[in-house]
Amino acid sequence: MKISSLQEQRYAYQPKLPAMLRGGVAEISVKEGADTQSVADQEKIRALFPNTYGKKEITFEKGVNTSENKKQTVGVILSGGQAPGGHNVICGLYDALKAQSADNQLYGFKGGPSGLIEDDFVIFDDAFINAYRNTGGFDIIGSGRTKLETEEQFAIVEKVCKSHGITALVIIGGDDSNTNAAVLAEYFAAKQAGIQVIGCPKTIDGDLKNEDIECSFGFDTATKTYSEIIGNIERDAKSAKKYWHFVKVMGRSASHVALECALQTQPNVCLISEEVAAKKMSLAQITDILASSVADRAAQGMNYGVALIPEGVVEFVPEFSVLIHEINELLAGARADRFNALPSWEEKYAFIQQGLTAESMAVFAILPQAIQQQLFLERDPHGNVQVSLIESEKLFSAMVKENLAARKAQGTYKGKFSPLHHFLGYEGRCAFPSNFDSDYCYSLGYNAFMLISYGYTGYLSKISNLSEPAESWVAGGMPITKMMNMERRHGEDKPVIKKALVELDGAPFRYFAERREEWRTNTCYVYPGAIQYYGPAEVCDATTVTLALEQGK
Ligand code: FBP
Repeated sequence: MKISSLQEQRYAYQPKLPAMLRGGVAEISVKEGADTQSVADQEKIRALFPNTYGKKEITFEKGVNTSENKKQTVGVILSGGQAPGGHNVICGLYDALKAQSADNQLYGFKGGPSGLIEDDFVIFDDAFINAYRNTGGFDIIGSGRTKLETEEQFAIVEKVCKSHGITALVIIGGDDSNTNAAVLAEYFAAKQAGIQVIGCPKTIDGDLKNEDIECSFGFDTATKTYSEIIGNIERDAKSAKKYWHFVKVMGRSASHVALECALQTQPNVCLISEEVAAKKMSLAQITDILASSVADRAAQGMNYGVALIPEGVVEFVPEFSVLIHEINELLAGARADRFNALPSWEEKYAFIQQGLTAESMAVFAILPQAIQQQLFLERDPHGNVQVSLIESEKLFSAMVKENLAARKAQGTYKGKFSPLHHFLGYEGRCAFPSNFDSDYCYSLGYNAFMLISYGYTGYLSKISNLSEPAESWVAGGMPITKMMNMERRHGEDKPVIKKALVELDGAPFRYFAERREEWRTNTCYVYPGAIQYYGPAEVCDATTVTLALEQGK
């Protein structure tokens, strides 16, 4: 018996390109727009990027291809966390490159930026590429978090590229990787090294977006995957009527993922880190919001509910970040060894009590013991607390439990509270890309090659008008320097791509804020179900609610 799997079916899926990229590379012409300038700190950024600053925005059109017809040898890397669609960026790049000439070559450097330094690569051919079309994951060449940022590294990259005759690099990454891509492009341009650099916007977190980049790839599939699971949990909660589910969702600092999942599933509560920061909310205030939802629903006989917690929320609680800062100081250098040598938790607790300010100790004291201990166990290689590893879903449910016990004692709450905990993160990062991400990523890769063949460097591959059908998408490129401003990083002023957090005056948050009271007290769950790959376009090709609201749909 022959088993026909979705994986096999997806190999054969032909991603949709924007209309202007559809006629084959020979029929793609370029239109240059206006000169650009950075979003802020123009003089400083111009001074740091004298060779790549201020270049023109560009758009592709149907027309005669006037690019130089030379052999192209291109290298590509995947950088940072996985995001659905990465394979298709490489497939699109490969197909465009081979469509121009069968002699062109694509090198894939393995394991992320370190592959470029270590000269660890594969040369793609049809058989290799075909096994990865429209699939999730980054396993085609692997990824990594090594940063390419020093002149020594750049010199090695130049040597490696020249040894293979590589004249262009495509860096598929988030805001940091694309910032570094811009610095690398400037380095090559200053040295007239003859190597172009093009970036592609990746991250499930959705925080690489601005007036040019409408969304990063992977956000669509990851949020659909999480929303399917959240919808299933909601249906279970509503069926069993006995559990409160605390669901933490990935997304690093920004709450775009949590907000999109809330827009798709209408849970009872969704915290938004950016709002927590803007309102300077304390842990006790957040706990009170959650506990009030539990109590209000219990008063209507509903001892169940679903609360979404964005991964980075505790970082945004002002008192909590002060506490983290003090803990980092407390355990700096040799003091960590003294602390670790203490035999019991009681002795460690006394050490902590002596070292923290009274304010931070008060915050520390209200945390459940498991979280207190986690703060001292999970340290990064520099000895800092890893905030992303804090199980905030358990932290809040434990604090809600205490809050409800106090309400019970006062006679204001009579319900039952049985919490369950979930963390949705890695299960969404390598899902089969949705049709949107398959199409978007393939287009980004195809378009990256067009930017290369027309000789651009220091550009981000740009596909826009994304809430319309793919045919109406617009392909082009934007200088990365246009997206930059100066920020203080590790005690130095650095040029960086501005990270996008949830805007509290933006349409997606406003839509949520107007409805959340109803979602909190009533049960308005929506069950999105699994991503659909085949069927009507309005079901299979639609992208996120966030993008639709941002684009006034
Ligand atoms: P990128 O910013 O590199 O795309 O990674 C996103 C992310 O998935 C975050 O949501 C998460 O906090 C982090 O990576 C987890 O990192 P790691 O893969 O190293 O565990």
